Order: sequence, then C-alpha cells, then structure tokens
Amino acid sequence: MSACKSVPLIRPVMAPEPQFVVVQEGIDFLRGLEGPLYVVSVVGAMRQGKSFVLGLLAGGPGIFRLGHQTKSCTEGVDVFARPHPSGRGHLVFLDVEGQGSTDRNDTYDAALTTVAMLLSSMVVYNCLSVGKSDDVDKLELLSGFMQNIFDRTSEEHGEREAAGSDRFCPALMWLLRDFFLEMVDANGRPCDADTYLEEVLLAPVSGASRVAKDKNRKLNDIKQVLQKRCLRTLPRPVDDENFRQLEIDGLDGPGVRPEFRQQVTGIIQEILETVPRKRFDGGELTGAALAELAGHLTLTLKDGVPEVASAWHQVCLAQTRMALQRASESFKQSLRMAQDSIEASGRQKRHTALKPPMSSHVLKQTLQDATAAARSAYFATAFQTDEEQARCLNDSLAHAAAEAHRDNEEVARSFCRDLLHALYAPVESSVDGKRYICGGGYSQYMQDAEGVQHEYAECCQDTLVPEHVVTEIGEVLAQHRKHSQDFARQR
Ligand SMILES: Nc1nc2c(ncn2[C@@H]2O[C@H](COP(=O)(O)OP(=O)(O)OP(=O)(O)O)[C@@H](O)[C@H]2O)c(=O)[nH]1
Ligand SMILES: [Mg+2]
Repeated sequence: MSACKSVPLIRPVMAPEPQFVVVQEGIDFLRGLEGPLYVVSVVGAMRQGKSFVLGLLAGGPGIFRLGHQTKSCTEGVDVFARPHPSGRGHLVFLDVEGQGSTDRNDTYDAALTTVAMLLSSMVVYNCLSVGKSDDVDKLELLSGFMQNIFDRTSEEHGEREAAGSDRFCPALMWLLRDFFLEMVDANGRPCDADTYLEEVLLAPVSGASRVAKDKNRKLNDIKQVLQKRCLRTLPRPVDDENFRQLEIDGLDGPGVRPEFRQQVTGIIQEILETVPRKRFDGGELTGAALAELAGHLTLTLKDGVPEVASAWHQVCLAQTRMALQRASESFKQSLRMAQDSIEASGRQKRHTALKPPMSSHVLKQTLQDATAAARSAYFATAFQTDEEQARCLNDSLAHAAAEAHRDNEEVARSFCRDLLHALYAPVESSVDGKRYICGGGYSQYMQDAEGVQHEYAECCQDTLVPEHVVTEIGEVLAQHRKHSQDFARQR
C-alpha cells in the first residue's frame, strides 16, 4: 500500500443487493496494525463532503477519493490508518459509501452503515444541513440500525439485549456542514451545540397524541442507543465553488475561509482526543481482530442486518487461536532466554560446542516462570475463555513443559557424552599410542584419568544433570576404566 492512500476494505458483490465481500488488501492492511485501535468512520448521505472531511482528519489531502460529479464517489468502505499521537496503537479511518444513491436501495445503505458503525469506536454522522426534524429522523435511522442488531440477536439467540448497551455502539458526533446560523435554546437564548442537540433537537414532544408518543419513543431510542453523542458544526469552507483547489491545497490554501480553518482544526483535535479505544463486547480490538470482525459481519448480513453474536463468536475463536499461539511463543522464548543465560555463564565452553543442559531445579523454576509468562500472554490476547479453552491452554502448557523436560534430558545426555569424550580424548590417544607403557606410566595414567574425572565433575557442577543421565554416563566412565585394566594387564 502507498503510505498516503486509503485501501479498499469492503466492496459490494452485486449492488443493489446488500451483499458485500472484504477485500484482501484492506484485511492485510488491518492485520498489520498494532492495537489499541481508535476507529473513526464518517457516514451520511452521498455527496456531502464526507471523504473530504475524513481526509482532513486523517492528516492530508489525497488520502480518500473525492468526487465532483453528481454520481456517488466512495464505494463500499475504504480504510486508512496512522499511528496514534500517544505513540501506542493506531487511529483507523473508515470512509463509507454515502447513503441515498440512485443505484442502491435502503437495505444496501442500512447494511453498509451498520457494519461501519459496528467497526467504529466513533461515528461522525455528516449532514449538509442546519439540523432539521428530517435530520433527526435520519439520526433515528442510525439508532434503528443498532436496534435491529439487538432484535436479530434476541430472535436468534433468545438473548434479551438492552438497547443502548455500549457493548457494540460507537460514540456519535453529529456534524452539520455549511452551518451558518446562531443556535438558540427552547427559550430563545443563545446556546452551545450540545445544549441545542439535547434541548432542542432531541427534546421530547409535549402532548398525548399517537404522533407525539411515537416521536418520543423514537427520541428515546436515539438516546438509549447513541448514549455518547455530541453535535458539532462547520461553516462552508470556501466563499466560491472552487472546491477542487481546496482539495489540492488543503487547509492552508488561500481560498479557505479562516473560520472554517479554525473550526475544523478544533474538531479534528477534539475527535483525536476523545475517540475511544475500539472495544467490542468488552474485548479490545487489534488490527487482526478488526479484520476478522469486518469479514464475519459482512458474511452474516441478512436483510441488511449483520448477525453480531455469531460474527463475534468467530472473532473470539480466531483470537483464542492467536492467544494460544502467543502463549506458545512466549513459553519458548522464556526457555530460550534461560538456556542462553546458562550457556553464557558456562565454563563448559572450553571443551564442547554443545549447549549445556539445565539443572533440575533451574529447569523447574524456568518452567514455572515460562508457564506464568505464557498464561499472561494468553490472557492479554484472548477476549473470552470458557472452561474448555482454559483446559486447552493448560494441556498445551503441560505438553510444552513435558517436552522441555525431554529436550533437556536429551541435551544433558549429548552434552555429558560430548564433554566426557572431549576430556578423555588425550588419555585415550595416549593409551592407543602406548605412551603409558613406560616406567611410572601406570601412575601417570591414573593421574590423567583422575584429572579427567575431576574436570568433568567441575564442568558439570552448574548443570546438575538428571540422575539417570549420570548413571548412563557412569557406564561410559566404566568403559574407560576398562582401559586402565587392559593397560595394567599389558604392563
Ligand atoms: N458545500 C460543501 N461542499 C463540500 C464541503 N466539503 C467538500 N465539499 C465538496 O463536496 C463534494 C463531494 O465531496 P466528497 O468528500 O467526495 O463527498 P462524499 O460525501 O464523500 O461523497 P460520496 O462518497 O459520493 O458519498 C466535493 O466536490 C467537495 O469538494 C463542504 O464543507 N461544503
Ligand atoms: Mg466519499
């Protein structure tokens, strides 16, 4: 991927049918992102400057494709990311196809917007408007998308899901573009945007008529589902129609109205400071998990509504596989480090190139530490662990520990044999060369043989090899002692 261009993440299979596929390029891109992730998407009607404002947020012109014709420009969902200013994790930006295109339908729009919302930790709902009651209705559509998910979940899993649960819902920034009016509250006093949102746009309607009750129920749904919400406005960016120049020059261009520059900078700052970490049902998503989630959400779409519970179940399973993998890597790394430190301190290096084994008590401690580190690595990665998965983790760690025991014994065996042969080689060569067949040869032989045993004991003193390996090696020693008897007979 080019460093400064978005990549496709989701594409329609056969519009206007609400069927989508994830694009490998986008999936690979997401998988490469370290968490925590802070995911911002912009949704709303087509051709209203969504990609433009997301590009400003993402940090530069040219990141997202913009269009200048009446025809819809962004297709499906595109993704871009950059490191989070804190130095940990990434900001991820999702540019979503606009709603209301003539060659799409409502189910298509609902499906795509719902998937984008579920992938985001903050959704910017973009409206080229002054905030009318129509816009509140459209906002109700967004909360309705989330409500549909809960309904489908409870239908298919019998789970009663509290609407408004922040298990899945992103924070909302409702962004009114080309806004030029002064906001006033219900009493006609000037007020800020959030007061305007709560006390005017989302204010309950008085009266007991069915229409009023209906309206209030919808407003309630919005408030329950979109619990974290705010309203922000932006003035028109340029006085004339020269948007193309604006897109080339970015915010520093000469045609940009200072009030737009100032306000958009403030909003960008606010979004970057307040966008929450992307969580889903309690799990904090990494790039790999977000990629997995995108894939399963699009796969489970039915009538424009994804099946969140089963999509999330699949993500958790994939995450558990990754957690097991990380636990195993961590275990191996702990062993390697313990092994390296023994090797570094070994005086045995003088005699053998083989790595020394661990003593029983060092091995026991190492395995305890390695198991603890592996368990931490597992639980830092897995989202949920049921009894069976916990058993699987314990089995795999027990298996790894047993393997480490076996490996260590093998290492001990090879190491001791190698060491003994290396130490005995000069004595053996003297025996073969009959150099001990001379006056005082026998006592010289005994002295050399003892020296070998002494050196062997000294080299092995850090390793404390297992008992049965010592016995095995003792047999080798006994064979060497036979040399001494043969030698004595020849004398
Ligand atoms: N009036 C107005 N137009 C804008 C603003 N920002 C961008 N535009 C122009 O709106 C047109 C559409 O911009 P895009 O960013 O591609 O719009 P979009 O909402 O992403 O469009 P789709 O992807 O087709 O849904 C371009 O010609 C932009 O220059 C704005 O704040 N106000
Ligand atoms: Mg666009």
